[in-house]
Amino acid sequence: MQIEINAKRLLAELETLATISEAEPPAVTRVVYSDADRRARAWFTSLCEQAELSVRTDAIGNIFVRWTGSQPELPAIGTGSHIDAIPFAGSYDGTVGVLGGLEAIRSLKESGFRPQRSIELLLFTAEEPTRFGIGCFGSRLLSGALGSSADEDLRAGDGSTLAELRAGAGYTGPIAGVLLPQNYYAGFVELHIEQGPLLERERVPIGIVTNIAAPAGLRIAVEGEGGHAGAVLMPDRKDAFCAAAEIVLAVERSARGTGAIDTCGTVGTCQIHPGAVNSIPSLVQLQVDIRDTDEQRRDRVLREVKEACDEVAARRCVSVRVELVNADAPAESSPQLIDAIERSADELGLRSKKMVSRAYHDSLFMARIAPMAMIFIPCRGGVSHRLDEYASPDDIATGTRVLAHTLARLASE
Ligand code: HGY
Ligand code: MN
Ligand code: MN
Repeated sequence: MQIEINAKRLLAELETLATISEAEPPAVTRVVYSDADRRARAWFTSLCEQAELSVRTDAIGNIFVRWTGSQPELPAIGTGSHIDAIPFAGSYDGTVGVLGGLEAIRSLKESGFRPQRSIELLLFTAEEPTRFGIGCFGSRLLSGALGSSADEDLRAGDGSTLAELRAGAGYTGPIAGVLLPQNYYAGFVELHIEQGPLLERERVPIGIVTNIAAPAGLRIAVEGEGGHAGAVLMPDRKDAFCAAAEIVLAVERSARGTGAIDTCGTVGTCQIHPGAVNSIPSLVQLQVDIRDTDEQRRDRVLREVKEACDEVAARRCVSVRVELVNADAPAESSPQLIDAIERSADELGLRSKKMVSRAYHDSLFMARIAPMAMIFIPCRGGVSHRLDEYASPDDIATGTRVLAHTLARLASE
């Protein structure tokens, strides 16, 4: 059975979704619980209702779109991804997995295929860390990696809690109800752009993810003494930004220093107070992203960064507070699901490549409650989290076809 997907419909929907944003096109900004996020969710839900699929939303906004199978009592086959986007991002990160998943289900339905196991598409409420400084809070709560205390513990930059922000977006149910039972899914497969250069470079249309790297996040606050840029002489200064600059370089040095190409260290945000050109920075807040396929190596970098903070604090007579936001284990894909994806690619005559995902995804947490695997498609130059992120119509259609075949295979077992 060869499933044809309606590529024209899918690509038009990806283009429409890209316009629901708080940034000037071609950039996309769509932060969880923002107006753009809420408009995008409403639009997506209407698409699913038009496809006569049953839609439910949980207490934090995860959206479940179910195609009930002939044996609805069996654990379902899940697929899905996210539509939230970091500021000034591109149009394909996450959205290919959500709209591609919807297209795979519609195409299977339209082909006359009938699943035994229900097939369920999940729109995770937020994969990006933008709002609360931690990624994947939707799938963390679904999988139990975060508990109900997140309602008060997770705070946005303005101090708002998850409870306040989700209620403001209309999600008021008990957060405890978000946790999914074990065996809710018999398997979970996510379609996503590679966010790296390998598939394009090797001209392979399908990547099969074998494991997802282990992410960690730090918040570092450096507090010195401010003062007048002209009146406080250099020997008398406790400049928080100069101290922070040394810490930023320590992150880079430590990540490079493991000697492994899989270790990455990034300081992605830096807030300076008071932020006036003629005032010595008194407080600097950094957010640090450290990840590696090897959890021990990643933890070594975390330790080295902490040691560097302590050394800089002592030498520069500033205070440095280091808060561990998250330090997650890596995830292994299910060999059975890897095989199912590989067989789907083979039957479509497509070359595929097994590979690591250095980006994290909601699948990192879904792996805690179900067998998991991911399908990657190439993205131009490996670029992502930039407005020039791009995946070709052919690659998007190919990935969606492989997903449709894989879902059909898994839902018939
Ligand atoms: O940062 C990541 O790996 C993901 O794209 N949010
Ligand atoms: Mn992303
Ligand atoms: Mn993503």
